[in-house]
Amino acid sequence: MALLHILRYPDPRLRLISTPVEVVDDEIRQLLDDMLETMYAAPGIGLAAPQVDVTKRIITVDVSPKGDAPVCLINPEIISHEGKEVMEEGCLSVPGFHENVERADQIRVKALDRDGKSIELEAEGLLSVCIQHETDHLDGRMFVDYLSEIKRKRIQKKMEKQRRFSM
Ligand code: GNR
Ligand code: NI
Repeated sequence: MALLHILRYPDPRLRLISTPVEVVDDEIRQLLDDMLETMYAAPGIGLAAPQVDVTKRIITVDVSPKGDAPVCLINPEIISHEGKEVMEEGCLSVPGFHENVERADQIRVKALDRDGKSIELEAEGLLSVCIQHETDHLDGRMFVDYLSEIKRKRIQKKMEKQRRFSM
């Protein structure tokens, strides 16, 4: 097990498009375990591989109150969505900032599980929002992209300032 370093906005590596996983092997399962450990330690309710500088289409999520219901999805694809919902979102790569984002309310997701088996799941509410937030990361998209340019620029400036003071 290992804690991984989480990249911070506006690191350009967060804008890369992640590559599908071809084979779910022990190396991928090790990465999943490290991502879960990193997510729980943060603490966060989701994590996408590109946030830990691995450009592979892998996400971990746990929206349970006790943090005892980990979900690992490989090559996740949202195959249908319905309804709209606004929720206040945060991101481990944009610490300290929380803003309302509108997303689909219900989604259907196709993915591989940690054994490489094809699965489908339905999600709504927080789990749905979290999976959409994580799959966005796989395409280099972040929640700040849904905000007005003025809000996004303000967050970017503050993040750059934080970074200068921590170097
Ligand atoms: O920990 C997180 N909380 C959260 C809250 C509302 C909507 C989405 C999220 S995901 C975030 C962790 C993260 O940055 N995942 O990429
Ligand atoms: Ni995030």
